[in-house]
Amino acid sequence: MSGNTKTDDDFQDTVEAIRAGDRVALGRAITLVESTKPEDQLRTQELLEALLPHTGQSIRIGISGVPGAGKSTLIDQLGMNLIAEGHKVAVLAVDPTSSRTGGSILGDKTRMGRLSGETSAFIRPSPAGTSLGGVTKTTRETIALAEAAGFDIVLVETVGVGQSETAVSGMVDVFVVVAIPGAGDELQGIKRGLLELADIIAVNKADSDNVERANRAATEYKTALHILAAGHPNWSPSVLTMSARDNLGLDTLWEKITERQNTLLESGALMERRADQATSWMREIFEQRLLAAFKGSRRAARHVEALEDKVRAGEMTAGAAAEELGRLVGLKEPK
Ligand SMILES: Nc1nc2c(ncn2[C@@H]2O[C@H](COP(=O)(O)OP(=O)(O)O)[C@@H](O)[C@H]2O)c(=O)[nH]1
Ligand SMILES: [Mg+2]
Repeated sequence: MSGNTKTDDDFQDTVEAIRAGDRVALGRAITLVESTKPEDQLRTQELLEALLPHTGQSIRIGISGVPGAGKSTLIDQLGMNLIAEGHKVAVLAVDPTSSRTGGSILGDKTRMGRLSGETSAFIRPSPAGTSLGGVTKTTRETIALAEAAGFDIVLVETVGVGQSETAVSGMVDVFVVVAIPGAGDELQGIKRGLLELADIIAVNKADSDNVERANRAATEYKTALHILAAGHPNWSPSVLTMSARDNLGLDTLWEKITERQNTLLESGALMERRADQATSWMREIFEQRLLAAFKGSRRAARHVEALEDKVRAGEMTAGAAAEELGRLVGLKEPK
């Protein structure tokens, strides 16, 4: 078109390159999404809006578990299996510990060594040094970008030790917890909170002389889940054993994943779940904006200080001071 400026053309080129599955363009777009510069954020929103009609076509799978459980090994092997069937696989790693250790991103790259060399795969570690909120914000948008680029399977690896798994379970369709057989108390190391998020528990490292213990662990997980699931009519997670290293049981895992996705799809629950996820995400962004605007306001800061002094001195209760602050910055009385 003739009236277009250079920037418009660039923008259109970017959109088309991503749509065509260009991995360099995809990588650049993700870098843009991860940028905290206001002008980049504006561009990010434009880009996401342009790509929105082309998102949503993937199976979104969360993979969680304690460090060393074998998540990366699983993703590498499962990814290779799926690529062999003609799928395109995107892997996003949300590892809140990676910014501290620094080396673990490199470790993951080598652990997913085969997959990272495949043109049908795209592996993106979470940006180092960002807060949990930051990581999950960009992860959600990165999922959308990967879908627009034609990846029909999105795997999100997250370490099951903090809050990141809750955030990740809020952006995927199916949540898999990778467990390992332990000595004695099998459930040790996996928090109840993590179990409650699980659609599938995959007991890994069921190989060599570990098979017995893996089976025992699976039985214990089944028992624990049976108790946990009582009173949750729509939640019946499955438990299986596998060996990511030896590629054993991964076909069953994939079956369970697609089964779960199909059940959700057919009942209409998938669209509802995604719609809920999108709207709560909107609220979250808005709350962040609101908070940022509030924190950036000098007027508010003065009020906060003055009221804090009163609370500290025991002249005002915390509740009354918070109410007062709300009034001072122009919030309406709660009804
Ligand atoms: N025996 C055995 N070892 C495994 C298996 N899967 C992973 N491992 C090993 O467990 C260690 C941690 O694996 P990794 O994939 O990095 O775990 P992550 O921290 O959960 O991503 C590595 O030394 C792997 O080689 C498995 O199925 N069987
Ligand atoms: Mg890993």
